[in-house]
Amino acid sequence: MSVPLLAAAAAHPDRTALEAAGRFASYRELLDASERIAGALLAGESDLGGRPIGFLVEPSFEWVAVLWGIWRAGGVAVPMCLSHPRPELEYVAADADVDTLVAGGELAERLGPVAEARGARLLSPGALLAADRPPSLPEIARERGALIVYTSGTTGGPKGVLTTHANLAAQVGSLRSAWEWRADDRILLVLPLHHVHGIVNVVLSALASGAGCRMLPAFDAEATWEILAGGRLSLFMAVPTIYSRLAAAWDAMPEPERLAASRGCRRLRLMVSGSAALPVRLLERWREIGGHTLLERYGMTEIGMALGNPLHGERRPGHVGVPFPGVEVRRVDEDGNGVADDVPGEIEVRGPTVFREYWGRPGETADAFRDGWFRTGDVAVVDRGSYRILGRQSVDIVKTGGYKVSALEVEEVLREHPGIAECAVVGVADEEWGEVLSAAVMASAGGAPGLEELRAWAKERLAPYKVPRRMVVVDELPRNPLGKVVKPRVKELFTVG
Ligand code: MCA
Ligand code: AMP
Repeated sequence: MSVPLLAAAAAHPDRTALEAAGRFASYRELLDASERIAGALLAGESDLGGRPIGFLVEPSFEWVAVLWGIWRAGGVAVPMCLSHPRPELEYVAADADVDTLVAGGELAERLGPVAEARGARLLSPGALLAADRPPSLPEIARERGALIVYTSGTTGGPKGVLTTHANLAAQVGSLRSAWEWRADDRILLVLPLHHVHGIVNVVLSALASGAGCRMLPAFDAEATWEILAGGRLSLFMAVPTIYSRLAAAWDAMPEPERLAASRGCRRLRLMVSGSAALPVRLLERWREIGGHTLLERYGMTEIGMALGNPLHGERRPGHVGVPFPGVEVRRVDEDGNGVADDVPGEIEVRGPTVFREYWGRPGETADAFRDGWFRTGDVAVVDRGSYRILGRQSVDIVKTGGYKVSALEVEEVLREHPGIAECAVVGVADEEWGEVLSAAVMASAGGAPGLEELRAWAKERLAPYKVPRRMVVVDELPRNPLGKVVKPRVKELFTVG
C-alpha cells in the first residue's frame, strides 16, 4: 500500500474500522471502496498528479472511502464544511482550484451550482463506489500533498493549509505514540470533518491503529451520553464547548441515568480536550462527572498537535504540557530570541509534523516561518516544566466553540449590509463558547438591522459559527488618535456596565 496511513488497513483487513448510521465496515471494505473510488476519479488517467478534489460528505463510511480514494488516485483531498453557505463553499472551491467535487443527495444539490459555475465535474459517492476496480493505481510518494484544510488568519480570506502524506503520517505517529493507541481502542467522533481535530486526532489516528471509530453525523449531547454510558468506548476527544454541553446535559439527567452515564465514562482510558483553552472550572467539574482529569493538549491546523499533558503522570489544570514526540517547540521574543521560562514568548514549532505551504500563497507561507520555525502567533510561558498559553498575539483571531474565526473577515462581510456604515468585531469571553463573536456597528442612513435580522442575513454569506451572537449599535467606534479602532475598548462595550 503506497499511501502511508493506509498501511494499517492492509494489516487488519477483517477488523471493524467504522460504525456510522448503524452500519459497520471493515478495513477490507474501506480498501475495496477506496480502490473503486480512485479508479472512478482517475477515469482512465494514470495519476491525478496532486490535483485538489473537494468533497462535501457527512461523517460516514463514504467520507473515509472518498478521502482514501482521492489519496490512492494521487489527488489532494479538500474536505468541505457541511454548514457552509454557498459563498463559503464557492470560496473554497475557487481558492483550492478544484476541477472535481464529490457530493451526493441533498449535498449534491447544494454543491451543484458551485460545480457548474466553475465548470467542475460533480460526482456522487454512490456512483464512485459502483465503479469497477482499476487495473492499477499510482505509487504515492510521501512528499506529495495529501490534504488541504481551510483556516482563518489575520490577512485576507481563509487560507488552505496543505499537508503532505509525510506530515500526516508524522502527526498521527506522534499522537499514536503519546496516547498509546492500540488496535482494540474505540473512539467516538462528534467533531466536524473539515478540521484537523476530527480528521487527524480522531479518524486518522484510529484508522492508522487498526482501531474502531464510531461516527455521529454531528455532535448531540444526549446521543453522546448514551454511547458513553454504553461503556464500549476507550477514547473520547472534543473541544471545551462540547464538554460544557455534556456537563449541562448530565446536570439535566435524573439521578439513575447520571450514575450510569458517569459509570460508563469511567471505563474510558482517555478523554482529551483541545482546540481552545479548557477552563479550570470545567476540568474540575469533569473530574466529578466523568471521573477523568481531561488531558489538555495544544495544536494548530498548520502543525497538528504540538504540546500535551502526559498520558501517565500529572495533568496540570490550565497548562498544556510538553512537546509531543518528534515535535520541537521554542518560545521567542519579537526578534526571534529565546526567552526565559517566566517571560511570555511566541510559540514556534519545527519538525516533520509542520505543514508544507498555504495553498497558492508563497508569500504568506514564507512570512509564517522564521529560520525554519513556524510562528504560531500564540503566546505562552513555561511554568515548572509545563507550557501555559496566555493568548494570541492578534486580537483579531477569535476562538468560538473551538472554531478559529477572523474578526476582519466577518467585519468585511458585515460592512456589505446596507444598514451598516462601519463595524468592529471582537471575541468576548464566555463560559460556554470560550469567546463569543460580538459586533459593534454604526448605522448607516437606512438604520441598523436588529440582531436576529443581521444574523439571518449573515448566515447566507458566512459559516454559522462566524455569525456574531451579540451586537451593539454605537454612534462612533472607539478609535485612537491615528483613527484606528481600539479593539480592547470595543470589548468593553460588551463587558462593562
Ligand atoms: C455552532 N454555532 C456556533 C458555533 N457552532 N456559533 C458560534 N461558535 C460556534 N463554534 C451556531 C449554530 O449555527 C447555531 O446557530 C447556534 O450556534 C447553536 O447551535 P447548536 O446546535 O447549539 O450548536 P452546535 O451546532 O451543536 O455546535 C456546537 C459545537 C460546534 C458542537 C461545539 O461548534 C463544534 O463542533 N465545534 C468544534 C469545532 C472544531 O472541531 N474545531 C477544531 C478546529 P443558530 O442558533 O443561529 O441556528 S482544529 C483546531 O482548532 C486545532 C488543530 C486543534 O488544536 O484542535
Ligand atoms: P486552528 O487554527 O483552528 O487550528 O486553531 C489553532 C489555535 O487554537 C491555536 O493557535 C490556539 O490559539 C488555539 N488552541 C488550540 N488548543 C488550545 C489549547 N489547549 N489552549 C488554548 N488555545 C488552544
